[in-house]
Amino acid sequence: MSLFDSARFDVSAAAYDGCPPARLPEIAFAGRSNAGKSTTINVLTRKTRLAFSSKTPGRTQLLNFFSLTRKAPSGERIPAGYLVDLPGYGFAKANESIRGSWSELVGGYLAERPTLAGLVLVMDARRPFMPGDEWVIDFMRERPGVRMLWLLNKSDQLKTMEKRAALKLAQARAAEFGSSVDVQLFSGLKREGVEQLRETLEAWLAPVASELEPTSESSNSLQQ
Ligand SMILES: Nc1nc2c(ncn2[C@@H]2O[C@H](COP(=O)(O)OP(=O)(O)O)[C@@H](O)[C@H]2O)c(=O)[nH]1
Ligand SMILES: [Mg+2]
Repeated sequence: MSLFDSARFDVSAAAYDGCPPARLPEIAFAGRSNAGKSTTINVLTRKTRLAFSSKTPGRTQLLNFFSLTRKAPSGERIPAGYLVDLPGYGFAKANESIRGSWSELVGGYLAERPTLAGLVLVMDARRPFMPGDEWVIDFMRERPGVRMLWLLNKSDQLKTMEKRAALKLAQARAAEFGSSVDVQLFSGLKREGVEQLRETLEAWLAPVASELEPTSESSNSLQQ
């Protein structure tokens, strides 16, 4: 079982203080309602209904945590991190109070969470960089240590030339932002770009050497 296949629903938080203890690295998924966040998490984890994918956007204002485990040398599975499905933004019917609570919840999480390793910004490749997306991107300037992936989703809806243009535009924006941003085309529907997504996110969660239990060999080499 791979890292992302191990995903299990853990907990939902309606407020920042409802998040699980900040001990393990997290990858959060942000994006407009309907951009395809839940579908992306389902495809990544090979679960059909892990993150509920709904046709009525904007109902839930919760941070949903999915726990990941990896196999230790002993053979048992140990906690490795979380995927976090953030509430979407940009839905037309949202009133002021929903907007306010959204920015408090998501903004609070993005600004404060010490264990946030990376953020996947899921955008519809046909209309990327909408105002809410720009808000998130701008917000992340305050978190230079957090990796980002701009996922140009629903690429199945674009012709080859359009895909190329969308990718080029996003790459130019990413280069301007800095070296911590990756960009890729993706289709949850057609399962395109899934391996690339997995590789990027696995690298974000790869334990640094100091976190690994030293084997006799590596502890020897550390002492030298
Ligand atoms: N064409 C297309 N539709 C998609 C894709 N991913 C998701 N959708 C559809 O977009 C809608 C919203 O998806 P969902 O994952 O619930 O979005 P969320 O609100 O961001 O979590 C659903 O009707 C999905 O079937 C994709 O890659 N291509
Ligand atoms: Mg969703």
